[in-house]
Amino acid sequence: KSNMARGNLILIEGLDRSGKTTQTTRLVETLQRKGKEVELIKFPDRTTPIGRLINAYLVDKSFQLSDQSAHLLFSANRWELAEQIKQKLENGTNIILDRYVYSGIAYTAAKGLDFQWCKNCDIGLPKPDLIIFLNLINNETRSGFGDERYEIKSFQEKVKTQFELFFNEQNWHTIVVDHQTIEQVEDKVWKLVFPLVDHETTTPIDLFK
Ligand code: NYM
Repeated sequence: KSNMARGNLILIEGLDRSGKTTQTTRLVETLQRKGKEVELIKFPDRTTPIGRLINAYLVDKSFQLSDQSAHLLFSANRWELAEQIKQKLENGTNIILDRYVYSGIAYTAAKGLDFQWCKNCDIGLPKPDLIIFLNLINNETRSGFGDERYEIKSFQEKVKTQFELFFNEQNWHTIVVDHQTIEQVEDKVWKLVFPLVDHETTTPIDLFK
């Protein structure tokens, strides 16, 4: 079974309102059109019991939670789905992730918590075969900005600084999305995804370290 083809784990990361949801949705549609097995998983997954707590924390700025507790909830939300993700990959399904461990680390480290502490609880989660970071140089002008906790320009700048610490990470690719159409970004995403899904992936699923 170990040398059977498995699905690819593909992550799209980025700051708030950078177009992740649009791009992950389009990527899933493209892969389906090509006849590939594919599923979209968005983090936080707000539908689980832990996810509902996270949602309350994000939409209600008076919801009290220590930064450490909030961080651990986001990580627990990923661990809730880890086994299911592995199983699906092994069964040949490609999984597209909308945010993952890098968001977890960047948002909490931006609050001033220790970077390594932020990483620790995610160690051992399945590691993406491809990470695409949608970089936004100017994020306050995008529509919808400002509704939820964290959607403040000064904080987003700090988050970006933390994300930049991953720019040399293996499998990491950055796409600058400012002044680009959805189609132009979609095309760049596809150029990164295509080589991966075009051949059979037989290497074991890597783990986040
Ligand atoms: N977020 C997301 C975190 O702070 N930690 C995490 O681990 C994850 C996955 O949740 N502002 C933050 C980033 C976003 C917010 O995400 C909600 P989205 O993609 O806007 O639903």
